[in-house]
Amino acid sequence: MKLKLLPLALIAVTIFSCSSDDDSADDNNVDDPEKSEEQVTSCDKVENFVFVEKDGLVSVEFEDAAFTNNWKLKKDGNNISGKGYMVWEGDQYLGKPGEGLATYSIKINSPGTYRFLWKSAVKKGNNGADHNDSWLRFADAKDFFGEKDGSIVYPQDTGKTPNPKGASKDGWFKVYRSGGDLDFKWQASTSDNDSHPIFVTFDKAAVYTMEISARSAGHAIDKFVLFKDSVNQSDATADDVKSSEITCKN
Ligand SMILES: [Ca+2]
Repeated sequence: MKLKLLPLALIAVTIFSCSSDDDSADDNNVDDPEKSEEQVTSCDKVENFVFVEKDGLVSVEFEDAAFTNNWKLKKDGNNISGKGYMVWEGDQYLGKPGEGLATYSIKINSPGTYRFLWKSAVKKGNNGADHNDSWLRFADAKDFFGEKDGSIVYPQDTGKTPNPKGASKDGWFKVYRSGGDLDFKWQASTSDNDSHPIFVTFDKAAVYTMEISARSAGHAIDKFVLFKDSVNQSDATADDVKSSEITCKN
């Protein structure tokens, strides 16, 4: 809602800036103290956001996308960033990717292979092995795969094999967190009981589309990162890492 007001605010600042040097009239941030921690953008519609890779790192607040109604924005808890996190509260789609779809445009300047991680939590029940996953796809990347100790798996229906154990369809991976804990943590794996970290290869500098869709009810996601092996995982996922610059689609 606030973002839609930005163009008017900019016009107002432009009109009045000639007659006054008093910045106190610009109170856009007064009711939103968290805003200073986020990337400021002139893009007025979240569906037009483009997240820009820099120095081998993309860092995005998961809530910075256009969501269908059963994805709920919440902000309880201390271990979250940005405006909060999104949690799926609709039906489960355990074998059907593409429902509750949200997309992210990502501008890659430095081609190569990036590791994918998200920070997610279980917000339903008391078992870390349930309500712990969502669907993920990079359909226009050169390659999208899980790799563990030299073992590689590709999503189903891409023509590439082997495929992961458990659910996968139409180029989508089921991406899960595991363990007995329920709170937010950085972990993203595919292939059931055979946890494969997830990677994406972008073979040229371009804007790519990342898609997520709903699988388990109660899976909550706060943030995601993509990073090259030149970036330490601890640096990519540090609490104080700055979100990627956001530009606007033309
Ligand atoms: Ca967030």
